[in-house]
Amino acid sequence: MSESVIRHDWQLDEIEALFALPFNDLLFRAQQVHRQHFDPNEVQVSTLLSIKTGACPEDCGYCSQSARHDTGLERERLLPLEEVVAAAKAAREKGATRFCMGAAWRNPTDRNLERVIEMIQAVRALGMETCVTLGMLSAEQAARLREAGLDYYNHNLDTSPEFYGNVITTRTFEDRIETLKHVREAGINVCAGGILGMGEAPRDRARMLQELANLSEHPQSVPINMLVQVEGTPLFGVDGIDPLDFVRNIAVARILMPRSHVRLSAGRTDMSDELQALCFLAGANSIFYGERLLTTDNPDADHDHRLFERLGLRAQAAPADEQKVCCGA
Ligand code: SAM
Ligand code: DTB
Ligand code: SF4
Repeated sequence: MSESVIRHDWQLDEIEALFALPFNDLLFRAQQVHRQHFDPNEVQVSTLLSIKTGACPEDCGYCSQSARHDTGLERERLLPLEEVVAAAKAAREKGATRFCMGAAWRNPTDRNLERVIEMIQAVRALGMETCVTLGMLSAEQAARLREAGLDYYNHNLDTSPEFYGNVITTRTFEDRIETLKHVREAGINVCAGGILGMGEAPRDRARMLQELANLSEHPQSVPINMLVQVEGTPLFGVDGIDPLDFVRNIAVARILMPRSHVRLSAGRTDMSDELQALCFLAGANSIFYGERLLTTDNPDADHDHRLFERLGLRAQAAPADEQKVCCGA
């Protein structure tokens, strides 16, 4: 088996040809690529916390937190530092090695950024990796976060450039590429992926993965979310994605970005254990763990422990840290 090459020049027809493979052939290829770069039984485990919830000025059609959609969500101010540290400690006790903090902002003000930096430093002091998702960033803000020791910045492309305008009108696809550039140039690990099941066509899915794979560097982490339909959002009630097509997307992401962690992200509460097992077989090797995503539910920790046990999966240890007890590890 030849070593898979890291490419940044994927053509759309090549990606569509991968999607067109028989399911078993596609999964076999993805699993081969996966085994060249990762321990196939190890899964990276992150926990999310919404540090500032709701009242967001953006109009993302999927989001419970947009001020433009009536979703009944209570808005909250930026959480106090102690609350964030307590949540991170609890996540660490349960075995998460990365703590991801999300804020419902179009972009952070410099003042808010300093408060988030205090959180990043306090969470790092617990021995955890840190990730934040705060909206658009300037080059200076990205540099400031790097200086503060941030490990990952999450900023998703969400969908293809062609379908993008059907979902979000208040910022452009190019704005997102620009923020990712600032993050990468600052030397922060990039976490970038998207959402499936928003009514996009198969071609849009291939285009989104093409955009991610053809970035100058592959994102170190690629979250693939299945839309969590939230009542009151414009995308509530949209026809979802065929679960087996979701698995195909994971497999294609794995083949295009062999060294990236592909995260089976939002939407797991609506997935059977068997569907999640197929996603791991297709090359997913990261999850969000803990009962809550940002504003919606995630499977409970006990359920994930059982799932890991049933599949013989282990949680990846914290970097240069002792092994944590998690998920049947
Ligand atoms: N406000 C910041 C931003 O949009 O960049 C950070 C938080 S935002 C909630 C982070 C990401 O979560 C979005 O880009 C989107 O991909 C994902 N997301 C939000 N709501 C979702 C939903 N209902 N289902 C699936 N993914 C969702
Ligand atoms: C990502 O791609 N998925 C996470 C994280 N990055 C920030 C967010 C999922 C949010 C799901 C809906 C909610 O809980 O509000
Ligand atoms: Fe705001 Fe982020 Fe939700 Fe968009 S996804 S409405 S930017 S919180």
